[in-house]
Amino acid sequence: YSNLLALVATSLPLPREETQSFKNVPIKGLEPQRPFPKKFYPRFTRGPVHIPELQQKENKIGNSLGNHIQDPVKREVEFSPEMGMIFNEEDQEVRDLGYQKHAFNMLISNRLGYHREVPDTRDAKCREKSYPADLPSASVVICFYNEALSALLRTVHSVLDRTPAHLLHEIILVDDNSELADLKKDLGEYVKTQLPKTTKLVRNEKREGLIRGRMIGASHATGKVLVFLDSHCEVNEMWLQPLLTPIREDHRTVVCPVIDIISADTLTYSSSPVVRGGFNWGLHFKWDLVPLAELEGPEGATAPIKSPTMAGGLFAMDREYFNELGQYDSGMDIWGGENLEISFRIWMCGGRLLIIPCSRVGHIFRKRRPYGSPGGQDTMAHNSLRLAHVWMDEYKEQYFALRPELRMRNYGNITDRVELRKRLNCKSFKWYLDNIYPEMQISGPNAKAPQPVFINRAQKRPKIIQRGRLYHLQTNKCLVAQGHPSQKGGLVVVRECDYNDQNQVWIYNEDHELILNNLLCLDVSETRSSDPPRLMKCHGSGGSQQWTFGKNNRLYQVSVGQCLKVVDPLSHKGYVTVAICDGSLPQQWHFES
Ligand code: UD2
Ligand code: MN
Repeated sequence: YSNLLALVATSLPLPREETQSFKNVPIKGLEPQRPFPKKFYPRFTRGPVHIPELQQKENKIGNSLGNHIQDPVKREVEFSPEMGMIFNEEDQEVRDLGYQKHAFNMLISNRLGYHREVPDTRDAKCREKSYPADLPSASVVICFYNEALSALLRTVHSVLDRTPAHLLHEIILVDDNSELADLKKDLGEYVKTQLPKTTKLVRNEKREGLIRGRMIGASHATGKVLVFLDSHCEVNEMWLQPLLTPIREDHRTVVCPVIDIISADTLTYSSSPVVRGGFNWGLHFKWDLVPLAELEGPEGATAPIKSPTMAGGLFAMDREYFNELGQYDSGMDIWGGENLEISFRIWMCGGRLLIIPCSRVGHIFRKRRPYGSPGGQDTMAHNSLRLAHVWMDEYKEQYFALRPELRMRNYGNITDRVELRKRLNCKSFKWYLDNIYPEMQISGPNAKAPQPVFINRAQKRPKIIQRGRLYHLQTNKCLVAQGHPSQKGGLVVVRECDYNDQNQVWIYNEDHELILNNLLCLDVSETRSSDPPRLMKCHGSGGSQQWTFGKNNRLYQVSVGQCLKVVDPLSHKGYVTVAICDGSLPQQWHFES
């Protein structure tokens, strides 16, 4: 469903280009005991660091060699859209390898380092809330497979930096048999020498997948509450207390933070609206708007919201209750389905599931999953089949109606799970639909879904900053569509400027989009950065459609980290491309209003 998430992400207001400042303050008592080799150090030490400007020497903001351990030197990094600038082949390699292995911009992730400040995205009223002093302590379980080391360690440090020590019982890292060399070597070293003793690393002998991986993590945990996180998260201010409070009141309450968006292309952290979890009959998770009635209580926007399902990765649950409720289905492999299974189980067997608007955790949402399963199977279908047969009663027919090919497919032995359902005396799936998710449309004769009122957040239109022509200084030409400006996928070229031609008019807006003739956005391919820019439908999620005007009249493409350039200024063809920013004439542009 990462597509669905991406969809929601796209329909959200765009990460605004706030200039965020990121401080790197070493945690007390955690200063490095044994320094790592010099070459692993970030170049800067203190004070605001410039995002380097064009000289090779200044280039290494952080360590662009790849995922090497950095030293938590005190520093401040000024986050800017130009953080992903490519200076040399090495940078390019890190960036491309990152997209290939992790499906996000690893160059920026490495440059950010392990500590950064993130914008406080909570509703203002959350700041006035107070929480009980005697909250239970938490074991944070992070299961990972071939994660980018910088992203994993930023996850860990964000927890260490933003959790009161007395509430953090331990962090348990479960390495799901990763193959990446730095995870096998440097990580173990780092955990031993740089992190508190309460951070433990468990290694799976073989690849188990995230479901059994989390069960293994939980089996090592000794805190009162389990908190699960993905390995590419950053927790926000006061994230844990609002999660622990409802669990302290009722140990059968399971809670999720609001999952903020960390852009896979720019690593910008931005706020998500408060939505809740649903699903469709294909057994894919989806986000739903919250029925108005849920938000009308006295606590307003800060009140916990009942959610029919959870996204899966980020939640907190009493550890004993996790065990009582049957942990996870250990017959599920690698990825998918476990989130709906545990959601149905929680509601049907006497618990409840809440989203806590005052707890915020950022997560890198990527456009594709960068790993497969060991045998290449579709584990989502296998896992969904198991959950349908155990939990959905006659409603599993709805799934089979959409996936008839799965009707005869083997899904392994589910006896234990069926027994668990009996033992816990769980309610029927019909009860769940009627009471917890009445909005679910059921096709067929018994279709009578009530129509709840949803809050509808009007989509914010990004403000226009400038309207005019994109003038290329060296050739005296203007950037235009090669074909018709409304043609999706069309190339752009430089041609003679015509100041009466609407087809040469660009809009530059606060989201840093360049829109030609108010129609399509200038876009690049993140995965094939050598491809020329094209005109595409504006997707509103930054990255490939984000451009900035900078020093030396450059026009910088945020997600590929390069500058727009006329390929051959003497040729009448006027082709443009993106290339390493070098300040040369072919890369100089003027936005003329
Ligand atoms: C979402 C959930 C994820 C999980 C999944 C459904 C969020 C933010 N994320 O997908 O937690 O519930 O839906 O199954 O709600 N991993 C392993 N071993 C593997 C595969 C993955 O340890 O064999 C780790 C991985 O490194 C990551 C976590 O499991 O830390 C979740 O995987 P993901 O990030 O690829 O899943 P995501 O966010 O697309
Ligand atoms: Mn994830």
